[in-house]
Amino acid sequence: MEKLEGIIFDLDGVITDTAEFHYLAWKKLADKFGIEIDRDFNETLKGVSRTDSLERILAYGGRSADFDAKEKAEMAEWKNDVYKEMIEAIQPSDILPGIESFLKELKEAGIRTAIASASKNAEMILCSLGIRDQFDYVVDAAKITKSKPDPEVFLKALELLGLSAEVCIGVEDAASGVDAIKDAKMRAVGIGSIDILGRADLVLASTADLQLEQLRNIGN
Ligand code: B16
Ligand code: MG
Repeated sequence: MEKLEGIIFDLDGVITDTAEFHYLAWKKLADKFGIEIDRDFNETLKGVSRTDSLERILAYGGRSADFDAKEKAEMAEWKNDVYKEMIEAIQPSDILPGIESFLKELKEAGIRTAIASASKNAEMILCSLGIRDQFDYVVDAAKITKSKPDPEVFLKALELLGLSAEVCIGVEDAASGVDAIKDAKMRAVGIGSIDILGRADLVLASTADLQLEQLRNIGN
C-alpha cells in the first residue's frame, strides 16, 4: 500500500472488550420478552447501533410488530442503563493486550489515529480507560447518521484526519465494521476469526498481534 499515515480503530472489541457486556445486557432484555439469544446471534449485533440491534433482536424473536416506537425507545434505554452499570468499573487494566504499546509506537512513528465507534458511550469509555488523549479524533454515534456497515463513521474519521483512504487502515472486530472499512475504500485489519472477518485484508487472532511493520506491508 501507499505510505501508511493513519489508523482508525473501532472501540468495542478492539480497544476494550465491552462487546461481552453489550451481549449480557441485550440478553437480559431479550429474556424479559421471551426471546432467546446466544453468542452466535450476538455476532450479528457487533458494530450495529443500539436501535438497530433492538430491531434485530425483536425480528429474531418474531416480535417486531408487538411494540410501538415509545416502547422500543424505553427498551433501548433500559438496556443502556444495564450496560452502563456493568461498565461502571471499567479501568485502564481493561485495555486489550498490546493496544497501549501499539498506540505509543504509532505516535513515535508519526501515524495519526482516530476512533470510529457506533457507540454513544465511546467518549465515556475512553475516559475511563485513561486513553482519550491518545487519539487525534473520536467519531462516535453522536456524530453520524448511518450505522455500520455503512462506511460513514470511517469516512468521517478520514475527513477529520485530513487523510485519504489509500494511506489509512481500519481495525475492526465485527463483520459489519470490516464491511464499513472496505466500503470506505480502506485496507481492513480484522481482530478475531477469519470465518467471520473474511473480507478483511489481514485477520489477527488478538490485538496483541498488531505489528506496525506487518500493517505497512498490507497489499504489497
Ligand atoms: P451503545 P463499536 C458498537 O461499538 C458495539 O459493537 C455494538 O454492539 C453496540 O450496539 C453499538 O456500539 C452501540 O453502542 O449502545 O453504547 O451506543 O464496536 O462500533 O465501537
Ligand atoms: Mg467492535
